[in-house]
Amino acid sequence: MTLDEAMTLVDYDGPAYNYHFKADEPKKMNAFLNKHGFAVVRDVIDAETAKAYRDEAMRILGKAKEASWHSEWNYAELAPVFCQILKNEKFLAIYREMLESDDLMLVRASALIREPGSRSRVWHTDHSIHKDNPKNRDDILLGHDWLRGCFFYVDGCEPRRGGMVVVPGSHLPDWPGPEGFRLDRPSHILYREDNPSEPYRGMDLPGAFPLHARPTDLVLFHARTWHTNHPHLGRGDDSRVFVRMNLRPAAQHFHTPWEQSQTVREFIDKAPEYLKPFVKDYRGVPHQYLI
Ligand SMILES: O=C(O)CCC(=O)C(=O)O
Ligand SMILES: [Fe+2]
Repeated sequence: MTLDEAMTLVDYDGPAYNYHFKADEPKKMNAFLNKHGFAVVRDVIDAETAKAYRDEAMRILGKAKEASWHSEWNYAELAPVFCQILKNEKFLAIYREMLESDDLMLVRASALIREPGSRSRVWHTDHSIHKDNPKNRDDILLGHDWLRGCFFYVDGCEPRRGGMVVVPGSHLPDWPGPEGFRLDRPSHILYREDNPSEPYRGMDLPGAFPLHARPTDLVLFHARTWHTNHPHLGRGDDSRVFVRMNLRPAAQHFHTPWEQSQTVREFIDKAPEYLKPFVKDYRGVPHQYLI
């Protein structure tokens, strides 16, 4: 699909959801999230903080190559400004409610920068089903029901600039997938039945719902919610930045078979007081860890 074709597909006229919540209604938000698989919380950070997160991501990653995107998964160690989200009481109240735990532990933080002209990703879930028989790093880190997608789109999330699109209800265990498509749960990607060799990335997946959020909002989705992002149809210097943080209930331990790196050990040892409880069991995110 070309970007021009994509442009004709992003206008959406589907069911209306009132999916924007205030930060002081985490219970209401979480009930919606559990029912529909996604939610947006308004103004969890202020505009100045959104800009600080953006500037820090640009400083660390820089622009991606023309019409492409790049990301950094060891972002917590590199981004002290973003780590300060763990001082934000609104953010913490939301996470405590979602994970039903007062004691939270860092799993990973990441930043992603997408340039105008970059195409959408393939439809996928971030959750892996290989938790008991992991094959790689993401199976180990992400194959858990507590996983929540948790993003600040610090340039805003909107369909024409690479915004997130989800399928409401697709997190439910008996979701069959849209007619004419085959879900490949082991790889957590999906295919059109008449094109079994190419993972699907079209915006016209039946049920697809584009999310709108402001730079100060928090975009949330469930572990098994099927999602992708739109092609970035902006122009010129319009780099789109997002940062994310995944936390787990601290009591839910799991084995990570890799050595903790020197950088991760130093990050934990030198963590300021407020951060220590959230990172004491942080294991880092090794590049390309295969089992
Ligand atoms: O690029 C996006 O907006 C979505 C990224 C995503 O789905 C992921 O990193 O798992
Ligand atoms: Fe994803």
